[in-house]
Amino acid sequence: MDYMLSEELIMIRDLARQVAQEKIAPVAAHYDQTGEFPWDIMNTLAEMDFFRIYIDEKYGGLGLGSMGLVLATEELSRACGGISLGFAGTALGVMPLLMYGSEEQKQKYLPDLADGKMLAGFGLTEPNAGSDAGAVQMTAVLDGDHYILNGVKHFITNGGVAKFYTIIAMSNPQKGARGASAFIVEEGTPGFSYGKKEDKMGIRASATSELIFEDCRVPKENLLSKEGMGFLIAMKTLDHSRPGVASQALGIAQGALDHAIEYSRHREQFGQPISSFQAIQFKLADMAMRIEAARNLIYHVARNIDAGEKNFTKEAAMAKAYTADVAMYVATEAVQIFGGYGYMKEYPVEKYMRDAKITQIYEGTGEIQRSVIGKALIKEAASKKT
Ligand code: COS
Repeated sequence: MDYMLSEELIMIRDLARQVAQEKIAPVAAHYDQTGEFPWDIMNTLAEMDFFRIYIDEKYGGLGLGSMGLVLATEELSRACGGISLGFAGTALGVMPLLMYGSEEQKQKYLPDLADGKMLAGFGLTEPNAGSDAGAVQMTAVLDGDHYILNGVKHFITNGGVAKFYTIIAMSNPQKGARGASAFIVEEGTPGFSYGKKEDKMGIRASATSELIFEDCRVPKENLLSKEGMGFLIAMKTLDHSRPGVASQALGIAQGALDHAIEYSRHREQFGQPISSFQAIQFKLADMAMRIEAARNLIYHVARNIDAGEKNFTKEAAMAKAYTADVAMYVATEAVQIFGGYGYMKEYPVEKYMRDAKITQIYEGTGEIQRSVIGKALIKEAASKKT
């Protein structure tokens, strides 16, 4: 079935599929085992213009928006949900600049980001501010022409490998979430260093690190939008990035299903391929149905974003929560279809199960998404009554 994609989008999808099969699949197990960062793949993606996809043409991008981003992320994640994150995590880090950057800030950073000369990261989470994003403790104090940043960000995707970070800090802690501001911080800024690099269950090819700020002097012109806009910028960024995480989950699910189908066609028990058993066919059917439902939900949100829809918080949360659950379900079923072999590292599907798990946790847990969806439903009902 075609998804009524434009020629350009089909080109991006097919190119991503090719890169995934030819370049990523052969090295996925290596990066999973070693936890090294896949610089060779990032360089390939940069050479092949992947980092241009979601950036406006004016700044050296391809202007393919959210739909371009989700299609590329899905296909890359089909081969490895960890390696794809160097790419998707960069989109997350760039999102605040795309939405809230001044013309000067965009001119300064976007062309290099589009060229893939630097990766990006998004620093919101702190040890005491996870689901409760408004509880950020990091501070930003204006001192002449600079803001002085102090605090710690942790679990930051692309931490240690990115050169460009968007950081949320409190410029007016008395105001709570309304006192947060967003800053562009470059690697190498004095007072900015990297802390602990995490050793993770899955997405092991992705770099996850602590960012430490000790009297870090950030030029005043690196403030995004205005003081006090930090929480809103973070929320809007997450609204835009959640379909991207959903597409990472979708790719993981599709990759696990691909392996399960192939395995079931060739594995023989009781004198026949296990694919001839209804028990296996029903599993494959349930996996495929949920994947297709998730894909349509994600593409629907992405299309609406690209069409200029402003109110998609609920749908973005639905796409993220639903697809993350689908990825976990499908990857677990894939391991089941592989049986004992599925549990062994020698076979690919246990990695999909480990990679899938994080999609239910990061960029807002499944529980936070449900809370966002529930609140939106109640708000919609209330606005209809009044
Ligand atoms: N778009 C625009 N405005 C939003 C918004 C959105 N998506 N979400 C919240 N807001 C606004 C609210 O309208 C509210 O504005 P007012 O003060 O004017 O009424 C304000 O922000 C505070 O909203 P709320 O009361 O809902 O904030 P909470 O502190 O209860 O937290 C959640 C909201 C839980 C949704 C937020 O903290 C969250 O998303 N947490 C998860 C964080 C996350 O995903 N972390 C992952 C790491 S980042 S990769």
